[in-house]
Amino acid sequence: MKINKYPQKEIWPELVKRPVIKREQLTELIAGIFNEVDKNGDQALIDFNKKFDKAEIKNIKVSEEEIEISENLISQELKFAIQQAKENITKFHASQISEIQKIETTKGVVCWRENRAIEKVGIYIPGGTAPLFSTVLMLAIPAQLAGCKEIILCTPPDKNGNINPAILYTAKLCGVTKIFKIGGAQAIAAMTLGTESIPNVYKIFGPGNQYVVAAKEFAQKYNVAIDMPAGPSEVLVIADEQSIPEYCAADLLSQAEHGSDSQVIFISIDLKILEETIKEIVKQIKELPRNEFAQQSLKNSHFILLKSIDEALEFSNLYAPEHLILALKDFEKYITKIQNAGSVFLGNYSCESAGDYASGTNHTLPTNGFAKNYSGVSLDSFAKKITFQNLSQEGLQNLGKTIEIMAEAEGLFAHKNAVSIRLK
Ligand code: HSO
Ligand code: ZN
Repeated sequence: MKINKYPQKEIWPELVKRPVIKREQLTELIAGIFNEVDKNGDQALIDFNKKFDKAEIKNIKVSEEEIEISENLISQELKFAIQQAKENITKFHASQISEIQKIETTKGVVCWRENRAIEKVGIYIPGGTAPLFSTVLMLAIPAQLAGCKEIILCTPPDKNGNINPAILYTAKLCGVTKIFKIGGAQAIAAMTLGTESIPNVYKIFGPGNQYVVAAKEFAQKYNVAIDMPAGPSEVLVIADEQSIPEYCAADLLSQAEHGSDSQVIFISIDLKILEETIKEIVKQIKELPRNEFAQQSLKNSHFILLKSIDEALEFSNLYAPEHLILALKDFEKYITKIQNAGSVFLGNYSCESAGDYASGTNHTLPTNGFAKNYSGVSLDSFAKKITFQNLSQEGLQNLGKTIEIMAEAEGLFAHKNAVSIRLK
């Protein structure tokens, strides 16, 4: 962990680049998987489970019984925690429901928008080293609030054909309608194309490995929407002389433990805080069960000394982090200067973990610089908006001339006539 002292602005573009991940050329492989699922449906999924997850399963669909049992397999304490997180996430996302506003743009011309839920959505939850049941909360809660009728979930089974009970419990609690034991690109193919047991969906959400990411990209060829382009998780922390190194180190490590490709950036305007934070990282990392991931991801990371918080924010806006932590007492005055970030954590007590799990905000956020042009998942991600208009006779009289003149100027006389015929 090297400190980069007062880097010249000319090299900032180099510093904000994400580590290049060597992605294999996967298109052919993914196309093959889609083809297989298209041809053989459930049987293809059964075969893929055997091949990739070493699981022999007859029924892809999780049974009611398995879901019921999951409740007994997790502690009461965890159930309460999930319940509190659910309440907060529900409160925050319910606050995003907006009222219909009818606007009379010209006398007699009324326009408005109404939300309609995306009828069928699919949630992908990765298996692997961490069972992200918190992501079930983040995706199923807004889906249910938005009114999605079909909310299906795919996740890979373990070798014995089981799914982590916390994932099952959370899915049931949040109104997931069907759960399937299937992972990887084949799960995305199944949700895109549909099989005997898995319905096809209109939009697919959720994180995943490079195969899942490539498959989500591929799914778009079939007119299936996806939540957002994916990349490894990131955090950028900004500190000053009053920041607390122990806290800063803990936050940086909480992001670094996600995976070896995670990226953490620490910017301080105080050298002592910078040095102490690095010392703290060295100390705290030893205690972490996932320290190998954290060690690896720290290699992609930057520790930067800059002159002022304004400069730090300029850097941050260029980087556009998924998570931005202002570990500052007087964060208030900097809020309006934040231009590009997925989600922002203000003050010494606002750790990223709060947003990852339970404060209420969504943790599905834009990475890889996409915070410049994408928002995180919200209620809106599960709905689309339809515009409506109603013109009275008086309304058309008031606006007709304008439409006729514009249509004529574009050479579109049928358009003009649609007005003239009504006004004559
Ligand atoms: N920080 C992750 C979300 C997460 N953390 C899930 C813990 N569980 C992506 O933003
Ligand atoms: Zn996290």
